[in-house]
Amino acid sequence: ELWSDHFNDFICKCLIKDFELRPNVLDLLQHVFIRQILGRERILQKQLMELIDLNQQIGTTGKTRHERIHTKKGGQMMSSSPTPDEVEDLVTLEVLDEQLQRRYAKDQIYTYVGDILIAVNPFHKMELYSPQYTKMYIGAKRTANPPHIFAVADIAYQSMVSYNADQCIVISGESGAGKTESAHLLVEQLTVLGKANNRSLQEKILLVNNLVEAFGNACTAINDNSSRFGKYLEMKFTCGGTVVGAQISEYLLEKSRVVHQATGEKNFHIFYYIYAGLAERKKLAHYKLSDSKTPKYLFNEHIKLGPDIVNNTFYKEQFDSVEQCFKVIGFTLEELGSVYSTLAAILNSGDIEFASVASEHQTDKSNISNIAVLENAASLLCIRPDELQEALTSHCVVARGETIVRPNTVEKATEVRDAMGKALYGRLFSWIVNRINTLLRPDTHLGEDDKGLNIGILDIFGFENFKRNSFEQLCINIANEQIQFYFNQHIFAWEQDEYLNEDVDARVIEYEDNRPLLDLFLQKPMGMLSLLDEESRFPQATDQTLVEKFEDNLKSKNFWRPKRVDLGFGIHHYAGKVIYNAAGFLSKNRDTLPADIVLLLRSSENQLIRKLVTHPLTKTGKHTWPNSNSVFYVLCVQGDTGTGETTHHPRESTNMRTQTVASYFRYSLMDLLSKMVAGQPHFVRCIKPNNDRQASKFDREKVLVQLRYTGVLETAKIRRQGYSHRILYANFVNRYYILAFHAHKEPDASPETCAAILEKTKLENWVLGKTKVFLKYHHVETLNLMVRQTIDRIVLVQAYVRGWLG
Ligand code: AOV
Ligand code: MG
Repeated sequence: ELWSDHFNDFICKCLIKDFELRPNVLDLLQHVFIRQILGRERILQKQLMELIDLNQQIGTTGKTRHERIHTKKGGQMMSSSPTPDEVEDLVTLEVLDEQLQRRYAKDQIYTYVGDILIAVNPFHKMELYSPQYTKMYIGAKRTANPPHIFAVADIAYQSMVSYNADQCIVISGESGAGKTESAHLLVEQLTVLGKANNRSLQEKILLVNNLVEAFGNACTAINDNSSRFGKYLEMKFTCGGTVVGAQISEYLLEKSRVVHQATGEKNFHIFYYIYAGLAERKKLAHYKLSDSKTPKYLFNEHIKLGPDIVNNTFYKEQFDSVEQCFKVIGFTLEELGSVYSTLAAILNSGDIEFASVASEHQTDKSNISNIAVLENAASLLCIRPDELQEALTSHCVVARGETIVRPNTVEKATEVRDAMGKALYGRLFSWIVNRINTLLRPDTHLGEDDKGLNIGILDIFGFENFKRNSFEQLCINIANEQIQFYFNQHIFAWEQDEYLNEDVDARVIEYEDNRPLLDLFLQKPMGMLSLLDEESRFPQATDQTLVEKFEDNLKSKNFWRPKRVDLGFGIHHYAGKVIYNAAGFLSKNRDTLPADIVLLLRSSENQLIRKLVTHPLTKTGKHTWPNSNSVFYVLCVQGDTGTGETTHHPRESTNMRTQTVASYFRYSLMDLLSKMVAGQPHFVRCIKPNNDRQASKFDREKVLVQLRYTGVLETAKIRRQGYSHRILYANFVNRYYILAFHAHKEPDASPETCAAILEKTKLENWVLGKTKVFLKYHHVETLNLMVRQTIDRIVLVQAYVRGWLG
């Protein structure tokens, strides 16, 4: 805790109040603390005398950017000071895209719009993340350095420590815009800021992303490393700011990819890694795989990568690195073996083939045509092959109290086989995430009364619009719609409400409200997801009757039926128009795993397999919902955290088959938002400069569209004209009185005191409301910096007076 600001504050208070400190603490101060301050402020000892008069201590001595350029050595960016036509904070500009383009051409991919970071994907490796940069962005004034993702990490971290409040970093942008890369960089910087005193913990946290992304990312038509799940990574800290653990929540993995990939796309990365990796180690046979015959689930005829997989050195290296991740994080060798067996079992089961058997009475029976493959799958799953065969080719129905066995058609048997593969993979993924959470749980590192703090980083799948869009795209795009709504609420709605409540005069900023779209999807009982659930309950329903139902019930200008596309329907999302194809919607939503398969897998001799089908995998902790019936977006509007009703995780229900994907999805969104609203948000907006993934290509039209639909243009306006920070008088005085009053006596929390402080600091354009101080986005940073400098100087003076500085 020695280096944290918390400690810093504590010591300062002691010194100010002239407390008696024990000799060992004094010793510590002399040797470490004072030197730290001297290092930070670079104040020479002989200059100390000038500081003795406390009255002279207020005012900025923070070095300007240009001074830094002269005093620091090395680093390419420091040599270029901004020319007048180059602006790092675009808040004052009307035309943003031109400026972004100019900066992009110079590889300046980061730009601020007020307190929001815009990150334009460079599509090539940048020399921006070396330890030198890491250092440069720790505790620095924002304007002292060029815009950077590390600065966002720093602001979140400093806010967490100084306000003792949870933070949340929301990264958004369309598919391939750079969200996942940004999330990695944030975690890296935060582990440095959190000074994990335990190096192995730091290492573990850094590996978490790599591990879950090997299982949850895949190559799509848009992005070679596309996230196929939503990820909310919470880094846990002590109140003093030391990192002590991490927890991940995963949302809506696109399981269908396991059994089918669209043209030009691939399965989840891990399958290729393990296949090539096991081949390299001559272990394919052990896992019942063969290098001469690529498993069907991996073989997408549109990408001719069949035999190339086993020879792919990249995949082999990745396999080694994933295995390393598992080990470092703390998985046992036995667990690893089970993970590999499960993956191999999925690949094997994908190769099970069925043939139709004609008999006298029934023509629709199916049989397994390659029994050896079935036996392989069964042996990897540690179940009996004859039972697997039965579960695949027949099903039980209960009629009039009697259980009757009915044969499955080839089509039905194939469906069951795929359902098993998808379920196993989805549950394996959740199990891995859960296991990571157990291994990185911070409880053991936190003291008794230290509840700890956290910074959440949200990295979901970005908005998608493919040639053919299915149920998965619909869910992904609804999630993005919800995140956009949250952004709007934060940036526009809540802020403008406060102006009204506090009688503050500010111009109203118009923005594109996507609430009607959320209504279209999430409303009960007439929203799209509710209609889908209702239709999924009718056994006779078809995808055709589903679209008709949509057409009859959804009255919105954002929904339409295009002509000449049978199962098609169109949605005008905040980010653009998308045509969906409803083929397969019902079965994807039902997502049934036959009870026969569940029961069979529960009999497995393999502990992991049994676990996957027995226990509820996702967190069983209780959640506090504001109101059980309301959809969360309504709660967002009200902005409160509720009445305290508790709900159990819906997956806990014993009847696994009644839970539809749509209702689970709705639950997930609520869960995610409830986590997010608990923290103070910071926004990173990733922008994709072109559709060809090319470096140095800036498609201005494409960028402009993104700036428009994400509301960045309006954000600039509201940051220019509005007051993004509103602080209660009492909190303001408590935090900043030291800038204008004697340190040992806190003045009254009156508007007059606030005004006196603000006048003393010479800040401009602040306003006093009825109960709060209204500040511009850049004021708070300046104030915080002034406080820190003042405290540092008081400490120095005290130290000097006591003769500690020799
Ligand atoms: P995404 O997360 O926003 O898409 P990624 O973070 O995966 O996008 O970025 C896509 C690709 O862009 C990466 O694989 C890199 O090649 C490149 N890239 C992004 N950011 C940087 C950077 N800062 N420096 C260098 N290259 C970068 V999706 O997950 O598809 O929505 O579902
Ligand atoms: Mg991603």
